[in-house]
Amino acid sequence: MHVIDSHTGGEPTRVILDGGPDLGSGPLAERAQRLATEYRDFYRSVILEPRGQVAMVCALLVEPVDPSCVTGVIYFDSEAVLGMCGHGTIGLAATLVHMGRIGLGQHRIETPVGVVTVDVLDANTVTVTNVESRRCSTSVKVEIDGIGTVTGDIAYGGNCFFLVDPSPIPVTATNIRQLTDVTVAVREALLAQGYGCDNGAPVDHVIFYGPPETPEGHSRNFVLCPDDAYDRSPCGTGCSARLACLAADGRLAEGQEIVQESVIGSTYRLSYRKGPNGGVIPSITGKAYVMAESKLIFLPQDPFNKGIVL
Ligand code: PYC
Repeated sequence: MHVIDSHTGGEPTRVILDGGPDLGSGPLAERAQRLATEYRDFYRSVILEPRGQVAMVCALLVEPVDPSCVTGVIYFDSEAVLGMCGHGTIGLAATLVHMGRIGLGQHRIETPVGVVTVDVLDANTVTVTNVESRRCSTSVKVEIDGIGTVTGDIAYGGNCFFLVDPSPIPVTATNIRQLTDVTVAVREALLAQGYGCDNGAPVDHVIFYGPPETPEGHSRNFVLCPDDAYDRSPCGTGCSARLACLAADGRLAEGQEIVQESVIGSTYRLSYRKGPNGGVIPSITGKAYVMAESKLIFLPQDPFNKGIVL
């Protein structure tokens, strides 16, 4: 299996170029569902340690249904197959540039939640225009032991997010362990009460917001992903959900640009235009760097051939 690894604002992406399972030729949402239900061992073996690493997202390249797209892609982390992935799409575009498969300019990429576009500005800088994003619920409250009431909005940005602003804990790198524990507790409380997006997807990511640490920043975020790792980047789909909430609250005008900081200080530039269905069409600009090109080997006699599963 031939893979290329990159990172976007510190968040790793592994693009799988060949050697994946045959998922058929139907709509990408159907193929993603097949990957999730029938090939869990496969996808975990590529991403879990010792072959993969914590926080990694894989991008499995598949034939697109729409021939105007340069590729189809299905993203997954070690816990879940994702609808979309913003940092992964920036990493995928930088990888396709590295391979000579695309050049500067605009390209279409098909994902399970729809077609997104990438504008390749240079070998590392990419703007992703995501699917229409929207706020689904406001001021949802959950009780968390030791913290009290946590209030947030639920919004869709290609995945389903719970966004808490302001965070009950300072959003700093020194608090990553506590932020992880509390956001996991928040997600479990939301799931126990059946909260999700209006398309039926359960909340699978939680974001806490704090003040920026740079003069150009709008806010700093901490993003919990489905595998309980935190996103090192500001999270492209999370930023899409955030833009939908800021627009709905009248806190950000169409076309106005802001800078979103991640908990480790990497940044995306964000803006939106109004969508046809009352939501927003987000633009996310970030940088990705290719780090490795490898052939993965799966020896049958290797006791951790399927990854470390605890
Ligand atoms: O950038 O959308 C994103 C993302 C989702 C999970 C990890 N990163």
